[in-house]
Amino acid sequence: MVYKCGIVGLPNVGKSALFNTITRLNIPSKNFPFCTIEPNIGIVSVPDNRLKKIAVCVSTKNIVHSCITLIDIAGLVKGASKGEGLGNKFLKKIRECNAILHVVRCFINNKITHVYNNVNPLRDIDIINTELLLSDLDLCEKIFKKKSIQKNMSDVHYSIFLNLMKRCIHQLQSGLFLKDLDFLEEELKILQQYQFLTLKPMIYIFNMTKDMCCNIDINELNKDKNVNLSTSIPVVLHYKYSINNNYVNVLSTQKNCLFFFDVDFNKFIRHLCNSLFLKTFFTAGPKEVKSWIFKAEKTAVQAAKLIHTDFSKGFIRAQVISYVDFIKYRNLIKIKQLGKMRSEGKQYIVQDGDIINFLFNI
Ligand SMILES: Nc1nc2c(ncn2[C@@H]2O[C@H](COP(=O)(O)OP(=O)(O)O)[C@@H](O)[C@H]2O)c(=O)[nH]1
Ligand SMILES: [Mg+2]
Repeated sequence: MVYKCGIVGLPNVGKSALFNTITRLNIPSKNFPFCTIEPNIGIVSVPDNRLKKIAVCVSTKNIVHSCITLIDIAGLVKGASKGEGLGNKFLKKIRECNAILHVVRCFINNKITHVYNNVNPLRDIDIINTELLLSDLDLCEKIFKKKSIQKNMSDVHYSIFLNLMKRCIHQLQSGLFLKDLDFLEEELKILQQYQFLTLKPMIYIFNMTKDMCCNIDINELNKDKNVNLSTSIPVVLHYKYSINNNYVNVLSTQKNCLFFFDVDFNKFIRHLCNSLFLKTFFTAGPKEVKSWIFKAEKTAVQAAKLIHTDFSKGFIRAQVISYVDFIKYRNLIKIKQLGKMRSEGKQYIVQDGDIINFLFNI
């Protein structure tokens, strides 16, 4: 399963420009509100300096990076959740993603049309988030209706299910994202079937330029309960400008806020993965060294499934060496002698940097 990030935002905010810069593909990025009709899909490899070092230890030249998929859809406008501007079609694509990159226009350029005539990041964020929220509300209400008709009093899950939907509906009606509710594990399992947009991690990308860039009132932005600035990325796409400017500086004072002095997209992808709490494990042998990104808190058997679905069925155990030990001792025999290779079962929680050999029978 490849990790997918969907890019959302109003038209003409720089979504396709971001997509192009990251994927180095050259899809049309034009001053035209619905330039992107069919989604553009690009695959980018996730850089990881550790791969090279592991490759040296196992004497292979074959290095395979894990990838993330980026999906660039057309701009959303007010009413998208009700189908405006083909909104439903675009939102469906985003539902299939694991995370959302929300591009916000901060650059001012009168030649580039803004669908609402002027650049106003706070308003724009709210428009997009409202559409995501309304689309989830619509979905919740449909699920609730459908389930209440199938009423079956003996079903214990029935009341859990309906109560859960009621809570979700209430949250969304209050204008708040689902990810800010606390859910029990069994509730999360139910919700995960439905691909709710506001349950997905969202990263804001502020598209800035040096000379004409609007100010963002951070205090106002912080008041928006659906905005989490700690995982935001101010980024300058038109890098011919230097970005030593106040607005970026204001944003960069936010805790953990990522800040790019130059647009190094390897760095961008790494930061993106960190912001999404993605971790990496490795498989290594004389044939190849490969990195695998995964969402934190995966068990060994779930991690095995990333490599091949069959691996999870015939899972016996995982032989695990930490990256630090691997690089320190370099030699498999020595690592084994020193007891640095652990034998872990299905429920082992995979750690970032683990080098894993899965043992299985199919
Ligand atoms: N001046 C300026 N123009 C930009 C910037 N980012 C994108 N553009 C331009 O704005 C137009 C729309 O960009 P595009 O990426 O197609 O927007 P999308 O509709 O969100 O995909 C294009 O002509 C881009 O070259 C920026 O940071 N500064
Ligand atoms: Mg576009």
